[in-house]
Amino acid sequence: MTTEQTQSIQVEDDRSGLGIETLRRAIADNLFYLQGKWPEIATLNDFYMALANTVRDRLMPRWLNTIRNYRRSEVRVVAYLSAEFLLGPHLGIKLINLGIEELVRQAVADSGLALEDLLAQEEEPGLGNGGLGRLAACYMESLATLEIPAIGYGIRYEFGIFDQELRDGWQVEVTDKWLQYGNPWEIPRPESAVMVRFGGRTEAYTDDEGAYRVRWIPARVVKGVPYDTPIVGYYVNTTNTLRLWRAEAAESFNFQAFNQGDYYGAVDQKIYSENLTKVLYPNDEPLQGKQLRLEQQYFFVSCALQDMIRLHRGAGGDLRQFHQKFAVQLNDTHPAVAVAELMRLLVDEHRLPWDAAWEVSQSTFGFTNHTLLPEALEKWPLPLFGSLLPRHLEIIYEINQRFLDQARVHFLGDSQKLAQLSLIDESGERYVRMAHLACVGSHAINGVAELHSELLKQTVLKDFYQLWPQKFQNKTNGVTPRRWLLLCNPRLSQLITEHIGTDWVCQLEQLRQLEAYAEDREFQRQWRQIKRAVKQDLADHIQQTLNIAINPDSLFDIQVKRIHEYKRQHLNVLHIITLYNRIRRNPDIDIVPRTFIFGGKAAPGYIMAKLMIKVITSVAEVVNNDPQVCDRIKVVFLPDYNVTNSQPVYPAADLSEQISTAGKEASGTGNMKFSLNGALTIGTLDGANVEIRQAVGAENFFLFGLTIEEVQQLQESGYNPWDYYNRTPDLKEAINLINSGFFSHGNRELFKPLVDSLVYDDPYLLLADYSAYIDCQDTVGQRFRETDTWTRMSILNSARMGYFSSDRAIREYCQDIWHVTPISVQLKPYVQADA
Ligand code: RUG
Repeated sequence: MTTEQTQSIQVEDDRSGLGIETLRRAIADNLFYLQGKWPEIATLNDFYMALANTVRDRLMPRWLNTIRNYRRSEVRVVAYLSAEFLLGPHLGIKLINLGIEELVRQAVADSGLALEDLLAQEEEPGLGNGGLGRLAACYMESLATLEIPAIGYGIRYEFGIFDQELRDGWQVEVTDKWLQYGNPWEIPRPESAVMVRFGGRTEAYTDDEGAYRVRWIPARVVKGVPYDTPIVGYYVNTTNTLRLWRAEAAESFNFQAFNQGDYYGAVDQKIYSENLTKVLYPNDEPLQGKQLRLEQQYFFVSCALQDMIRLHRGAGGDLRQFHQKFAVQLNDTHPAVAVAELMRLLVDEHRLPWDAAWEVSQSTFGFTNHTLLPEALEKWPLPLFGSLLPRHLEIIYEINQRFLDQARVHFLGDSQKLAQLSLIDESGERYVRMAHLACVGSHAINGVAELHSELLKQTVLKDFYQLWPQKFQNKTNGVTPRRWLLLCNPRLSQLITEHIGTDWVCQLEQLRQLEAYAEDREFQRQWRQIKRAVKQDLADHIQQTLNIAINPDSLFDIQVKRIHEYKRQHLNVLHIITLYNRIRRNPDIDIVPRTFIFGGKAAPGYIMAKLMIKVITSVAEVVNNDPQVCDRIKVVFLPDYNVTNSQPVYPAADLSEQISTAGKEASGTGNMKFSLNGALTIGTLDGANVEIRQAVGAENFFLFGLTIEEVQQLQESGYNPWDYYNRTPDLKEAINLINSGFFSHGNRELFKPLVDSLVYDDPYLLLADYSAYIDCQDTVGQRFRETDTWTRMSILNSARMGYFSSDRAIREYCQDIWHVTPISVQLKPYVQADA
């Protein structure tokens, strides 16, 4: 045996071995050598770290072979650019995807520990606000599972989305310190750092060949250091990379300043630079005009593109073929400055002619839009943009001029159209319109649900659609069944597998086979038993953490998502108060016992959303403590809603609240997770609800509310909420009860802004939808009593959700936008890595 072979076998044994004893020893070794602890003084977190490192070792051969594969072959790689990746905890899903959960559970048990206790130690990387970041995470997981060469690029925020605490029923934001005990899932790669410039000015010059060129003389330079995280596919070798960038000072300590006694000056540069990636902006719909946010966006986009160019050239690639190596997806407008940055890199730094560079850029980028809300379409004040990115502004002017020349021909000089299309908004104060830049610079533009994609064509991107109808597509969102069924609902997953086998995990359409069991009494009984058990678990958790006793046989009516006026959590509250009033009026009334569960964060500066949380918690306080209610209604606000905390919630729902005003929610993905786990939906015809209803069948969905057309008509004809208030006694009574100070210890001022907004303005039409919502909820209550019918509807919901897998969505992106194909990764022992 040669030394090399001996080494290889040893490594296999210690670091890759999957025997229970090997795993147990590896955990003990990692505890000793990496955590520096004896078991008797180790904390649970030490054991978690030791286990995480044990698992990381076991995925390393897959990861490194995947990287090697992409480097060597002529494969097209998807680069998913996103300012947010809301990954959720790693350990659980990695155990599942590697297929080693049971082995590890046993090894951990042999060490005297419970796997669940260790899983609970993990601080999730909350590097996103909500749906947009979570979608990016589902897509990364599906890309790996489908063996698609892909890399995610984003920002390694030191502080992710804040932790939410409730004090006196108000949201209080607490800094998220996800990195405080270290992060076993990332590897820093300082050797691949890049420099990113900001500010300064530009200067024209003539190059050696006599060509006119522009150089950018920046005011500041920041170093971007990549941190790589492995994203493991399900039962495949493919393990893709999520590369997140951290900002550091180019020169972290200014000795000159220090020697002159200016200690603070010396560390200034370090502080300025590190601030860039310090914290995630906690708004899930963008906030205009924050310089640091634009700096963050440019920072990670520049890092990513420089990295791709380095990889491409490193493999001997020609930049004119850059688009053949990388398909870059812009996840919303946050990375849209990439269009100008790629042009700058190609034209200024690599001296490609403009037209060739433009061809490459347009062929490279695809753009996904995630919102119709006009206030959420990012635009940057021109002076701010120009002072931070002077060269990019010039490039954008140039792109704009050429683009408008093209549009002028198409629209026969219609100057209003041209002003609407322009990359620069000149209707008042001047702005750079990021969505327009993304549209012009991409070969494909997509919305995230059918309705949303249609509305994009009719409203915010109408003029672009007229110009380039062929660029527009729909890609309805999806969620990964590995996390959102297999991991979060093991009992239901097992029941499903016992009846239809395991194929559903990667072919979610297979769930349709469950339709055959929808009427089967025994299957229904088991289905109900599982729902009851997961409801009991959630009830226990709520009892332990919030000291609220809830009845697991009550109807669990759940609304978990960011708190927003357009998502209308306060409509749900009006229903609760209406039920409460019915009981007060008639204490013996026979209503279905319900537990209303809410969860979600409000953007810290969004006063109305914070007041919505306060109204929920205030109603909860009164209702939960009213003996007359006799456990028929309970209201719970789950604090700190995040991926970890959400995982036990979806499986426990009977009813999923998807009640946004029609036309406001682009898609939603929580709606998919609930339905997949057998909850029935009460919802409007908004976002992906429309397609979910089509898929599960109208008879298995509780529909209410105005359609988009009706919303538009009502608003055009002069909507007056006051009329609805006056003509609907139950509504009036509910609103008056809030107004009277009943839920606020007599304080009539507290909820006045909320009530005034509803009765005088009501931009989201709660009052117009109130009666339909209450009637529909009454139907829900009746149907819940028909246990078999409800169970059948629940089974059919899960059975028909196959379409909403992120695997399906990613296949569509691959086929219609990225034009990439899977390649399987072969494992080779590391000793041959450079052979
Ligand atoms: O609000 C949308 C959701 O409807 C959608 O499901 C999700 C993923 O596509 O994206 C959300 N979103 C949109 N988050 N931020 C934005 C605008 O930047």
